[in-house]
Amino acid sequence: LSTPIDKSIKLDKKIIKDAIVRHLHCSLGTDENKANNHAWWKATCAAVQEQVLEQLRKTQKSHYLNDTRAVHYFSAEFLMGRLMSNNLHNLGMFEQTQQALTELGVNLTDIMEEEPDMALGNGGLGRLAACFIDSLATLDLPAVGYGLHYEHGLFRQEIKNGEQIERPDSWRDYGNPWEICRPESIQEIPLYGYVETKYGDNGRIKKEWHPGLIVKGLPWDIPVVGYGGKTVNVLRLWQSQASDYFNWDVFNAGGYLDAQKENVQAETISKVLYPNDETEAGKELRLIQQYFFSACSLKDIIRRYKRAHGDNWSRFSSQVVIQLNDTHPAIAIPELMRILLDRAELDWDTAWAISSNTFAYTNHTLLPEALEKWPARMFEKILPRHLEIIYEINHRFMLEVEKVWPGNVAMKQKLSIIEEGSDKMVRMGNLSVVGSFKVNGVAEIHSALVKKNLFPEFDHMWPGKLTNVTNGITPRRWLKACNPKLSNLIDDKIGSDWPLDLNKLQELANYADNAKFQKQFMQIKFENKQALAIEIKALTGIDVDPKAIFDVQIKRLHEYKRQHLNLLHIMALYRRLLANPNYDMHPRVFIFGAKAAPGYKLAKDIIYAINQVATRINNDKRVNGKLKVVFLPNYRVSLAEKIIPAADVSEQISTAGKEASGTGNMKLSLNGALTIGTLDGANIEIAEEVGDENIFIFGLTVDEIDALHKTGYNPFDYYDNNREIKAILDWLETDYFTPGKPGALASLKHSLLEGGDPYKVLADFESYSAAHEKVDAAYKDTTRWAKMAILNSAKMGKFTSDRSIKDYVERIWKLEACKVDE
Ligand code: DL6
Repeated sequence: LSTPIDKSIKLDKKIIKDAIVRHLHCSLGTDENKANNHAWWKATCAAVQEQVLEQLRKTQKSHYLNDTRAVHYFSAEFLMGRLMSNNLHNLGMFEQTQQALTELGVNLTDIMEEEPDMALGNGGLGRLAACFIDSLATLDLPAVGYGLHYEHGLFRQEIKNGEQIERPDSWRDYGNPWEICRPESIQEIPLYGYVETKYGDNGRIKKEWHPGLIVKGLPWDIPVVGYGGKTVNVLRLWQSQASDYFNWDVFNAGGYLDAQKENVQAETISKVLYPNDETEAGKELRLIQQYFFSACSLKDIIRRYKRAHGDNWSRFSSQVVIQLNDTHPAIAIPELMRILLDRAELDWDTAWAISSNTFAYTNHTLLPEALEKWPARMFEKILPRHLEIIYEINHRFMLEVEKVWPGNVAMKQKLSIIEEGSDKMVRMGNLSVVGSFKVNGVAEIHSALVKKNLFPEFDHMWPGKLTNVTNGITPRRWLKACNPKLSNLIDDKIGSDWPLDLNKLQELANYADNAKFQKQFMQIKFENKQALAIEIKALTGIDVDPKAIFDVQIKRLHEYKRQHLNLLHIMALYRRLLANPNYDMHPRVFIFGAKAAPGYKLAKDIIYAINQVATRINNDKRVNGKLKVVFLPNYRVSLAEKIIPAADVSEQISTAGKEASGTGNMKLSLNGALTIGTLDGANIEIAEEVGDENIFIFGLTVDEIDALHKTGYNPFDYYDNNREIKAILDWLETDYFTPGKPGALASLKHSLLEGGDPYKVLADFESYSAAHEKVDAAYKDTTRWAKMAILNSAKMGKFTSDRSIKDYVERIWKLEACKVDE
């Protein structure tokens, strides 16, 4: 794949202005005098959408005429955020639209705040999917994103008295101007019921599934605009509906409530996003969600394939590749087999050859609790035919295992798709590996650990099947759009084609020692910090000084990400300041943004602890303005876009071996923040790029943690032998941070001591604290810091999601770009 040239459509601002006013009048029925910001936002979206839809039509025509091979990205999550700014930048219309609106007396930045985030995802996995579809369109690659049209995305987080409160997210309350409903492409999805075995004329056994319920899948299309505005692909999200909208017979017979029961049941499927990406929800509904969107998407793909190729299945896997984003859509494997066997009436071997050459699977975690397993009895009830097919896949796979390890029962037990026991389980990870032609991890170290620890036998059986594709982020959203001042400076220095070729940023390294450039770079950082300080004040009432170091940890709350290690260190600094008011440190603002899964008690306790400690420190005059702690509520994509450009320090402090990759680490570094981090996930590759002298690495390595496990880890060793650790943990048990409520923070201490400190927080505390001293010293040397910050931005070329997508194309998808004609 070559790097495309900048091909921005240049639209006249007069045309844009006229279109906005026309939509204000004709689509919204209002006028310039009456319109509020929301109406202006909608009218502007409609004007932009005109351009988008024109390109969408051309793209689809071009893909159809060229009969392209396409990738279908199946993901239960797409964390899209807001689309206005991104679409304007990608279409090359941002400045003109800004000017058009200014002439109309409207501020573009203000109206962009009207847009609710499309928060149809939890965290890294969902945001990765969003970056990937941006890159796919930018690289002119034929692609469709498939997922669920959740009525409620990830919950809105409020903080009340320090605690997380979850509120429903209603992103579509006033309509979503970007999406298009496509009733012409509705699909019908069977559920429940039983399987009948029949004998065909030729003596062959035929299986017929008699479903107990049919649910309708209604597609909504969100256009995905590539940078340059030529290719516009589609994100197709399925909404569930009852197959008969309203049961008139039951209603007329007086059963008013009963008449709607089926509707409610069917509509529940796409009602909510599961707010937990690290543990199995254990709910039938989640399996039904997974099946529902996978089955709708497969039918959609097959409909499109048949339009071009009729009933000839021989070209299916050369036209269609399906990427399974984690195991969530793995049920698509037996679903395709079902269609090929029971509907197309292909024999097993032909069907399996097609299916296993169609799917590829990305693993995003090694955490055992996040590896999905479903009870076989649940399958039997909801998807009885699929269970039969899974048993058959497993039976044939066990024969393969027998060939490699003859007579080895333990090996069969380990590799089997079915976990035997009192409650038989279907292992979705094993199903995904067996049913895919490629499996990838998301950073070098993660992929190595997938091979070494998670799936070593699969690697032995099928050498080359397991591979790596390191994650990436789209520089269009995560630098150009979110940090306009820095983008303009970069444009002035090295030209404006870096958003398409991020390696060009390397040229900035030539200016890393240039005093004038350093000053400009750091002045922009300062202005971004001023803007964030205003936001912090508005959101929390806390005053922060932009001259302080802005030290940021923004990500889902999880013990392995170790927000509590950060908190313990903050408490240590506080203690040191109380003991010695002249304690030498540059003023620091610690900024957190994190949502905890509603059922994850300790994660919620950590949020509470951060807020309580923050309140105490922020109101303590004795720290003399040297320490502030801010917890920003409702962390989401649009808030990240404000925090990241203003960050000085990026906290990437997971226990080594636990964070598969991370992508926030890349975004922060790209915007000139310096990482303090462990040798985990993509931190390792970031360190390789920026050089050890431009990153603060601390903590145990994966091998050292393994060794610690072997010798036996006892957190009390650290508690008993380190006075600072002991004092901090004991402090948590008092009512110092929770006046009148002693022990309110004790769960944290207990998890780190009696709980065994599963994520080695205490083991890493000392080296973390020492690394922070190095951060402090480096910041005090302003020239050195500026150089390091510039080099971080300059060296992030590798982490563009365009590179990730090129790797997928080369190593897995084998796709060709298809240019869209003018
Ligand atoms: O690959 C995207 C992202 C990684 O960057 C994170 O390191 C990883 O934690 C995250 N994984 C999940 C787990 N979900 N499941 N299952 O979100 O993926």
